[in-house]
Amino acid sequence: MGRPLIGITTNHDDREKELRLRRHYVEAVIAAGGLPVLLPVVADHEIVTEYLARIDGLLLTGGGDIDPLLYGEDPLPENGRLDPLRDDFELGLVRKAFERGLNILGICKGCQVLNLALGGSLYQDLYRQKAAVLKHVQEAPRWYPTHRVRIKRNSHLYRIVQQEFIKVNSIHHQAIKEVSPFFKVVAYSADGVIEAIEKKQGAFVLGVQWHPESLWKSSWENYNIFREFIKKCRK
Ligand SMILES: [Mn+2]
Repeated sequence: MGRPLIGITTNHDDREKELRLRRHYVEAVIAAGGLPVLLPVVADHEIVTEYLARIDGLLLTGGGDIDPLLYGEDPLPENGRLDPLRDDFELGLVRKAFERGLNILGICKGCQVLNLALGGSLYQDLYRQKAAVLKHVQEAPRWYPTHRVRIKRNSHLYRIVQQEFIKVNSIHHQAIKEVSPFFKVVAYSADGVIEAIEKKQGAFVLGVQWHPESLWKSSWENYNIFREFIKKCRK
């Protein structure tokens, strides 16, 4: 049987009219047995539907901030660069993928998009809005894990990584605030920040706040996240 086709979302620079993606995502999908295809940010929702009919799994990648008006808040000064086209594309993509029962892995912003698309909300800025938070915007290389997360035992993620604590990299100033009713929290950092969510029932839908695509070469736990995702997409 051939490799499952994995649609990977792309970054979009509206000023330069450019689509971009860090190569790590593509390399991780190939190493785990998938066939990557990049999904360009497009305004046409029918294109979204056609992509979903063809791919076997969806990988939501990292990026900038999401427009807080989409969860009913005006922007705080710390809110970063927005990309309205990408927000619209990805929220539509996730809602349709959910309806189709597609397997999804959401990374960093992708984890937040999963939560927001299905009724959750976000912290616009952890440092302003949540007391006594750890350093979540690390000043170490991306391949180097800087904080720990605690994983709940009764979860897919625990079965994947097979331990209660793992070390992760951290490159986010936003995080999930209220969790979507379709998801449960499966990992926290020591300050109580939500670091992973998964769908309560049905398809494999996992969101992680860290960047396993930059850790998989040196950490079998993070490699296993991709392996398990691709395995589920094969069925
Ligand atoms: Mn973190």
